Amino acid sequence: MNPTVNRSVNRGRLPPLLLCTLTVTLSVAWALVWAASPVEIPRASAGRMQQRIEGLSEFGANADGGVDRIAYSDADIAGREYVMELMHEAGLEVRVDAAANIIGRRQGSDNSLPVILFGSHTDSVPGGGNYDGDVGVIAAIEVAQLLHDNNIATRHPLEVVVFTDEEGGLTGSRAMIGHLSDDALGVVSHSGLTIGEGIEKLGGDLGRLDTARRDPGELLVFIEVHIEQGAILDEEDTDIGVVEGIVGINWWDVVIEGFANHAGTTPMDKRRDAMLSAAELILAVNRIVTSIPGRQVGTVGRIRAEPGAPNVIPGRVVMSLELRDLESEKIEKLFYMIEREAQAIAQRRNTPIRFLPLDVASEPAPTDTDMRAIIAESARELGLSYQYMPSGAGHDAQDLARITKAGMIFVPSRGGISHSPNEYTSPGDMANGADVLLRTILKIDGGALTQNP
Ligand code: HGY
Ligand code: MN
Ligand code: MN
Repeated sequence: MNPTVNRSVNRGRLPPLLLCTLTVTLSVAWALVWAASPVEIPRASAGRMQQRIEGLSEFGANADGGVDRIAYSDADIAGREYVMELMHEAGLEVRVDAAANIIGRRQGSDNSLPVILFGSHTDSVPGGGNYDGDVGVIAAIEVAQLLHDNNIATRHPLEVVVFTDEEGGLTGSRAMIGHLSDDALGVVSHSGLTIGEGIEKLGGDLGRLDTARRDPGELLVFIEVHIEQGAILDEEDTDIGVVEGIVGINWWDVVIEGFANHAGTTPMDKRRDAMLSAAELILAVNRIVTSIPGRQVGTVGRIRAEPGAPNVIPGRVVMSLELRDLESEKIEKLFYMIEREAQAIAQRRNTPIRFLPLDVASEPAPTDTDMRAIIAESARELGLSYQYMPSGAGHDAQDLARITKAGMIFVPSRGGISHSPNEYTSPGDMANGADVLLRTILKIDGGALTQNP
């Protein structure tokens, strides 16, 4: 069945009573017929979305064609301002919450009903691309724009959200679910500022952080459109991914203590070289993570040797460790194996090794089964192919899944490339994501969830 929406009716004041009864009757009858007459759901504009993606890509643009729009940087602030302008254009009432999340609200016809929340993020990793997070934000604004331009009312209030510092540990969504700890606020972000300093720089307010928290009863659902960041949809020529679950992610700083000494005069057998231990440990991480079956992944993505000179034996190395899987137990098991191997390396090379967990971990989360079915149905109605799939990337949706029904809509990433300037998603695919999002929202607004208020 082709889904339809009812037009909102902006009934003017009733004509003065003095007007003849016939006129009144005819007016009311016409209004009722118009209100009930189904109209086609409008379609996203691929051209407008592409233009807006390009507009956003100017903030933090780097020489490789991607962006360095890391959270809390000046480029991040400029990108957020651009997005707030787009939200205004789409008729949204814009505010920034105490965690610096940007929220654009559209009132419903019954504002006592819980909010339908949707959106993503605009911060990037260092050396990032133009689509990760951005597509979800532009798609969410596109939906608001379509509703605005076509004068379509929803029963539930709608809120478009741009989360703060997604790439540094789902910061804004953690605040929204009340899990942004003091420890997390002290973690140094990609920008060099602590997360707490960064939030204040963006206009948040640490003193009122608890006001950013949403009660489960306030929200009906959270929905996020995102690029897949893997190659499955692209390789299998599928339009839409219906996300079933999102991986958990844990980060550690690994500190390896050696002894800094003269690289020319210290014989090879008299060294405590922290870098050598790091090299062994990096190889061990890869070996251990691949030693058991499954889709788990482990990465050492950052390393710093101190004092950091060609002619000094490294006295200290600080490197990162990241582990991901759909099951927390698997992550724990891998970490235990890595830690045991690290202690063996530490002993052999006389270089103590410590693992310092960073308070930016995110829990694995399944998406809501109702939401999956509604997203799939929306794709079907649009004639789009779709498949169910897990997400190997982290998303704010996994935080929101802890307090509300969460769903995710993936669109293809060319070649599966992401966290790179070579990220690419076509305008048509972005519009497909927005179209599925709009239908999903309207179905939910119309009562498609089981136990829908
Ligand atoms: O790192 C991630 O998985 C995500 O892109 N933040
Ligand atoms: Mn990312
Ligand atoms: Mn992302």
